[in-house]
Amino acid sequence: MALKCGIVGLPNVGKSTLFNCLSSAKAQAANFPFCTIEPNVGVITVPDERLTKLAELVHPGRIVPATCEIVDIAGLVKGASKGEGLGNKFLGNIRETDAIIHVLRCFEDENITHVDGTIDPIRDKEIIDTELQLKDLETIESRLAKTEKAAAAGNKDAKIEATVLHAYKEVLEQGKNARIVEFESKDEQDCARNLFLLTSKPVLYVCNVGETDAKSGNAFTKKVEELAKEEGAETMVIAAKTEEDIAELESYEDKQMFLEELGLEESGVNRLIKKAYALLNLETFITAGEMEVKAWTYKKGWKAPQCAGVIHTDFEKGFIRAEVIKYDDYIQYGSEAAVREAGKLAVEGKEYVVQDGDIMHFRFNV
Ligand SMILES: Nc1nc2c(ncn2[C@@H]2O[C@H](COP(=O)(O)OP(=O)(O)OP(=O)(O)O)[C@@H](O)[C@H]2O)c(=O)[nH]1
Ligand SMILES: [Mg+2]
Repeated sequence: MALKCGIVGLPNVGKSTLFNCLSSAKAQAANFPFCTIEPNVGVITVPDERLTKLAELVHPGRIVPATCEIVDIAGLVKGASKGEGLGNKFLGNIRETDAIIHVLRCFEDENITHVDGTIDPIRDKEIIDTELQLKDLETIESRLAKTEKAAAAGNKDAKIEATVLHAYKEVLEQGKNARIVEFESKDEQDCARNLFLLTSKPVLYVCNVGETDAKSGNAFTKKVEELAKEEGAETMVIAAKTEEDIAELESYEDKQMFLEELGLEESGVNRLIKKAYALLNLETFITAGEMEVKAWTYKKGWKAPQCAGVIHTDFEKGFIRAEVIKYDDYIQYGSEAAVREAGKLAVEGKEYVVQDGDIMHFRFNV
């Protein structure tokens, strides 16, 4: 279950620049609105130093980090949902992502055109929100007539869908995002998820700042943070242009040095991935063998059999038990055998709730 994120924002705010500092795929980033025409799709490997540390002990054939797919689309403008600009055509490309990364321009630079003339991330956010909401309303309207007809004819699923559609419609018509609606029954929740509404996805606001504000942000980012707080959404500050330059550097040491000069401990990609995982309640368990040391992504709260199913459905179906080593124990004792000897290898059953960083070995029977 690779995580998939879509980047949205006005034209020329730094979406492709962010994309470039995150992924190894290169998108054209330049100082003109609508620079991006075709969507860029990139894969980020999720940085996790635990894998490297384990590999030093296990000497596996390879290290396989978790991955995250990111989609960079054309800038959206007022009227995008009605076909203005280019963005509308590409909203479909982010429909099936798990989360939205909303880039807000919080840097001042007279040389970089802003489509609305001034720097105002709050206004910009509202423009984008409105366009996404209108697009969602369009999705809802186009289903509603048919669904209501089926519901009236007694179809049970259609009745559930009609309830969900109406709940969303009401909120969207008030200029609010679909994500504020909470459904109680599981049927409704499933139905809601299958609508793939843009504004029902979790959102991370990324404040793009200039180099000098990389560490502490600025007056614009403070405003965004306040607003996001009201919404219960997450924000982060990143100097995308600067981090793009850092990403170009060859050696890890050079990168770290550059980051430290900016007062940062971690690169933007690390911080963003951590935020995205937290936003989606995702965690990582690890398998460590001679062939590979590998990270697997699962939802917080999942039990051992469900996590086994991430590797293979047979592992879940034939689940017998799981042998679990805590990451710190593995590092301390240095090998699986030593951990076992020290009595630190736990044998867990079906009810075990997997914890982030657990090194898992599943026993199964098919
Ligand atoms: N000064 C400054 N310039 C930046 C920053 N971030 C991006 N830029 C510049 O702004 C311009 C637009 O950046 P892009 O990443 O192409 O913007 P975009 O949002 O992808 O734009 P569209 O594809 O047109 O929607 C480029 O010239 C970038 O170099 C920043 O933090 N500071
Ligand atoms: Mg672009």
